[in-house]
Amino acid sequence: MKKTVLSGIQPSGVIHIGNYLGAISQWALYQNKYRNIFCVVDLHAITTPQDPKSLREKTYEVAAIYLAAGLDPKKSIIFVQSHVPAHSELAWIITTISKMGELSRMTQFKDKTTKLRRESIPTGLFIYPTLMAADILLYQANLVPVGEDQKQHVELARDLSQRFNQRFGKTFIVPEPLIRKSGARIMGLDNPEQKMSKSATREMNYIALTDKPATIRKKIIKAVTDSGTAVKFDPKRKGLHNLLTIYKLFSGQSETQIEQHFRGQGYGALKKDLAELIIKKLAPIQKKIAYYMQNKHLLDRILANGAKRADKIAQATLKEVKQKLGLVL
Ligand code: ATP
Ligand code: LTN
Repeated sequence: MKKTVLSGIQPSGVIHIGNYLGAISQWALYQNKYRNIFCVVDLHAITTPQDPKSLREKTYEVAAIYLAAGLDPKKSIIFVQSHVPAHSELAWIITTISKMGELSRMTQFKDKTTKLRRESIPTGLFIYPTLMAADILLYQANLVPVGEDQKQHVELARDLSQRFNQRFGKTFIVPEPLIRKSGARIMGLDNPEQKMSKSATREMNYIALTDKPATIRKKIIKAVTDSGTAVKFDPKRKGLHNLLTIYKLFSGQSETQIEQHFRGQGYGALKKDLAELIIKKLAPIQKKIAYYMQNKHLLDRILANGAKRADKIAQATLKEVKQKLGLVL
């Protein structure tokens, strides 16, 4: 039996090159090796307020990005989370075995709620990781390819699956995070101390997958670096290191090759070349995204078919879970 890979992205904010390099671009590579399941996690997106019209549009856009980045509906099950009701059902069940303490320790929860008074913290943000655990456990996923920031959530899903298995007998596979060595944490262009984020308020933070060439050039030229000159992979020079990492991932060249290429040249040359490289690499993806967004009936068809296939697998797991819990079927 092939191992199962599962991952998802929220249809909220701006999908950026961090999401692409850290997550989506990797998924396409696994397609021949594993059983692949990729969802657009709309129920996660609504844990923060969303405008209904843009939520609908973004849901299509994320699906279009999956396809444009090389996910093939013949090799991967691609669907929208809310189309498979078992996600909500299992999420509730998993919530009942989770604890306030472990959910309070999630760094994403802490980051997203530091500015809020306790009384006004949305409950959905708090139990967000139990829904994510349900996504993973429903399909008996072995591997969960994500960026570094999601590692803690996958580890919680591991704990919850083991807890359920201990109480009710072996039911779930215990999943593992799959995190690439380089590129799992692309940093913000305006602040290399923090990760590039789709909920960033400043546009200068990210390069969106749909950014136009002129915008890409402007953002890269303005990216924050130090006052040094030599182009070298040095993790201490965070801004430069981030630009070089992006260059490395898009070009496929080794660190030595890149350092040799820019020997005797300064940051300006790197920024100029990097902008052109990103523009070149994103162009075919952007063309496909635009095509699918203009042909939403194609997306509807692919997503409906994906949901049907996902639902079958999910229902089998949910049935077993309900039996083990003692729910009358
Ligand atoms: P937010 O910043 O609002 O939390 P996000 O940018 O993390 O959102 P998600 O939908 O939460 O976006 O993440 C989608 C996938 O992209 C996840 O696997 C996540 O780990 C990965 N990812 C997100 N940001 C980065 C980044 N800066 N570098 C590498 N991978 C990333
Ligand atoms: N929380 C994830 C998105 C997500 C996910 C998943 C990732 C929801 N369900 C299941 C992997 C597996 C994030 O990137 N913010």
